[in-house]
Amino acid sequence: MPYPEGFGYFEGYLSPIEQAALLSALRDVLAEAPPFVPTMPKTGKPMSVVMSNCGPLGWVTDKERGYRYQAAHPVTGRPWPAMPPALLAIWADLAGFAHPPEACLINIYAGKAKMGQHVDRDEKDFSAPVLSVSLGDDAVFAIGGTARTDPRQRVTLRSGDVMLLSGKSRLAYHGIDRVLRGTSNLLAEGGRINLTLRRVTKGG
Ligand code: MD3
Ligand code: FE
Repeated sequence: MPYPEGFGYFEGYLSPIEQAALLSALRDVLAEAPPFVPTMPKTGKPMSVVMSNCGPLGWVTDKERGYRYQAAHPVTGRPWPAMPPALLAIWADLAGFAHPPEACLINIYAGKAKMGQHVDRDEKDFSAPVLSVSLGDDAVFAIGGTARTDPRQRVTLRSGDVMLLSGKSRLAYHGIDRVLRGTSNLLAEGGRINLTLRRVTKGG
């Protein structure tokens, strides 16, 4: 089965040294903007990943106000830290979009954390691509089509892999079925970190 239209996969894009440098910049980001537990709209059920963000806007969710982007950390109330230059450089190299990303969501997968199938549709402009960077343990990523019942294909995402989702893929159902523990030694604590760079507002 071919990948969906608009799906770009850059296997091993970051060298081990580049991964370590990016991780070190992320440690500073997470010290300023500590991971929070996202909860589902209405039910308040916690997701299994913990999250943080960097860049002008961050994606957050809670029981009362649901999915949204905002400029402040939901717990500390402080602005999100700047995106590390290394991340902006990946966007500039691969995104093919004239404007820089506005949000970088940091998903942290420990233990049995996973992410159910969903579509990213909280942004106001779907013409911009989404770019994802994987660090740490391997993850089984599944991507289907724009209908929930469309057939899915699975890709094992490894540390240093980058994905670009544009066109039809931008609105495709996708998720992380599971993380394969102990497959990378990048993170001393084990597990996986995924970074998702996005445009949020319309236009440039
Ligand atoms: C396909 N994150 O944060 S990254 C998410 O590994 C999310 O943490 C997963 O899905 C993770 O929303 C997958 C790859 C990804 C990101 C955005 C997409 C795939 C996508 C948007 C549209 C289609
Ligand atoms: Fe997503």
